[in-house]
Amino acid sequence: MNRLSILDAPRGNGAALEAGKVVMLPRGGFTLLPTEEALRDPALLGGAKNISLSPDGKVKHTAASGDARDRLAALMARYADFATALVETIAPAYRGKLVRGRTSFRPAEIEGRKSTALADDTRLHVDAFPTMPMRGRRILRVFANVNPSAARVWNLGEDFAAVAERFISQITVKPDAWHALLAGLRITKARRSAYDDVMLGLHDRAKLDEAYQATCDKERVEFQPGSVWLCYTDQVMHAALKGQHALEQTFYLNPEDMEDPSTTPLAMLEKMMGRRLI
Ligand SMILES: O=C(O)CCC(=O)C(=O)O
Ligand SMILES: [Fe+2]
Repeated sequence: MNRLSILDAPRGNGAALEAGKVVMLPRGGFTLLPTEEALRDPALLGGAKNISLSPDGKVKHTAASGDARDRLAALMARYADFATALVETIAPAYRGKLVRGRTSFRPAEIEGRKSTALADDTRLHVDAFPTMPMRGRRILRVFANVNPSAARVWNLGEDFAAVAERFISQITVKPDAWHALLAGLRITKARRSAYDDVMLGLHDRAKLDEAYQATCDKERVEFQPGSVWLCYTDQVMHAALKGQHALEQTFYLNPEDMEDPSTTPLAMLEKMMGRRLI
């Protein structure tokens, strides 16, 4: 399987994204300004893997204050604008449909970082958030390697249909009363759907299956300094093995806004399971 689509310049390539490819620009065009170089410092992290900027402008998970905090916010805001323009060039049909999610700055080295199995992004997974139900909405993420000297290394796994076929029988969909209870107790930010149970199930089953992680078909890719790449992380099996200093922007899209809605995890899962999931 050809998992990467390499572009020399941004141009229409929405179909590749929706087909489950990672679209990569070796010369992505996003670089740190001289005044931002000092921000490449894991000491600026505060209590989480990443520093983030919410769409309403709040900076979270940083130990920085004052001027450094303002510069972090400005860097992430600048990256959010860059990522938006990039996605709109790569998939012009998404113009006006992209919902901006969190922006993150990731100054910590991935390799050797301790975490629980389920939070361990060095294991192949599709993204699914336990407290933030997607109800079929897509997760599109844009990454930039702003490390001056080291690649960010990922593994890319099997295609979505193969992963779903492999794990679907191990996943149970909870009753809707349970989803309502979680939302009522504010454990989730909205009411989960069967789709969210299945997606979180795929995320968890894959990460917890050591034999699968060791033996499944995978390809190692190195994202060099200066490169930018994007993919539907709810569809592409990915694992971040090593690297330090990246920026990431998350976007949400409605499945009906895809160039080809039949390619979405929602459509594939509903077909496979013979039932509606939202
Ligand atoms: O930080 C990275 O390179 C990717 C981690 C990951 O799994 C994600 O952002 O979805
Ligand atoms: Fe991920």
